[in-house]
Amino acid sequence: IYIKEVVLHNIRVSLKAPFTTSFGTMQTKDVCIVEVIDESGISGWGETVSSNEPYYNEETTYTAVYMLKDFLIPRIIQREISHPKEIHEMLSFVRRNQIAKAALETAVWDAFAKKNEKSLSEVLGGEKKEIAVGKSIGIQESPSQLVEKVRKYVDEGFKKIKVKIAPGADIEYIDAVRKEFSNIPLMADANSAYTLEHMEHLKKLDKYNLMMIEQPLAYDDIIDHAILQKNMSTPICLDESIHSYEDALKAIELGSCRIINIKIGRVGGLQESIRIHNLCKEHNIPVWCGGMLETGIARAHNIHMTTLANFTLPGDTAPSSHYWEEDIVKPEITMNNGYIQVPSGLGIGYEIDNEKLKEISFQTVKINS
Ligand code: OSB
Ligand code: MG
Repeated sequence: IYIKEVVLHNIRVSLKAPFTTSFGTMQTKDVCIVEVIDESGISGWGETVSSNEPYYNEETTYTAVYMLKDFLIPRIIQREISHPKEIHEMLSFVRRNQIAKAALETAVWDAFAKKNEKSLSEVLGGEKKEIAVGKSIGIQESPSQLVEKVRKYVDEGFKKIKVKIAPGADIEYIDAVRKEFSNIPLMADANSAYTLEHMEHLKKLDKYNLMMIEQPLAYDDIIDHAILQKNMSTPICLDESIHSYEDALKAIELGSCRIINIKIGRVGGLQESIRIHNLCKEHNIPVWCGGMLETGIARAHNIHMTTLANFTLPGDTAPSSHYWEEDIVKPEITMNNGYIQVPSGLGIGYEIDNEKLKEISFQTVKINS
């Protein structure tokens, strides 16, 4: 594939409702939609899954835009690329900045699939025709409010419920949900809110039969997580700590986790995601696809990636209506009884609403050299 031009569409989007985690509350975010155009005029789409603040990891939408413009796009434009799996290596001269890299790499995968008249899932080697979906619920004002939210989502058919926790909003909240729903697949995500000093406190979660606890300790740690995992029966799942195949390998060898959440943005693209997926499969570590409150473009990438065989646990891939009044993809992403049907059309399989994109773009930048 030969990329002739890249267009950066900078948009601002507002979630239907604020989303609170241990590191803050999100409501509005700027997203850079990356459109790559090949020599035959085929467009492929990606997006920066960051937010405006560097609280989840060190990147923001604008650090990503800067990396894309000054370093990443110039490296891949106006040259023949035989396969999108090469791009991760081509961009490795820039350290980290995975979200920026992934926005560009995923767009090329989409264009490549379209050029070869295949769906993205087919090109990735995925097998599933539908994927199971879970719901991630932000921190609520009270345990009883959380229970009502959980009830709503269980009734809608979600296959997994994830509850955000933080010190002061943890045991009581999980206890209230478990009392009401003794059998649902339930997990907690701490987004690095604890340290090993909380070990005895965290061990209280062991009696709630949680599927896992996600990233309880520091965002860059795999040592303390290994100590915690030895002392806890609940499986630990790593999110923030895993940026690469090498990180995953080290975490598995240390026993820092029994499950890994793969986010395409966090690991720098689909190729690195596939490598981590395959590594985890060899080590009997189940994986699932996390979410970053994305628009339909990155959520479509998530759906296609989840068709790979070792994505055995439901991901945080809720339908469009859970995030946006109106998504930028057509048709919007919908769920039926807890499953999303994988689109069989070319590439990501959803059309971009170009009218809407134009309407909400506050800056459009064309790069062709
Ligand atoms: O830790 O998985 C996380 C959202 C933003 C940043 C980090 C996380 C999340 C979510 C929401 O849990 C997942 C989603 O519904 O997209
Ligand atoms: Mg997480």
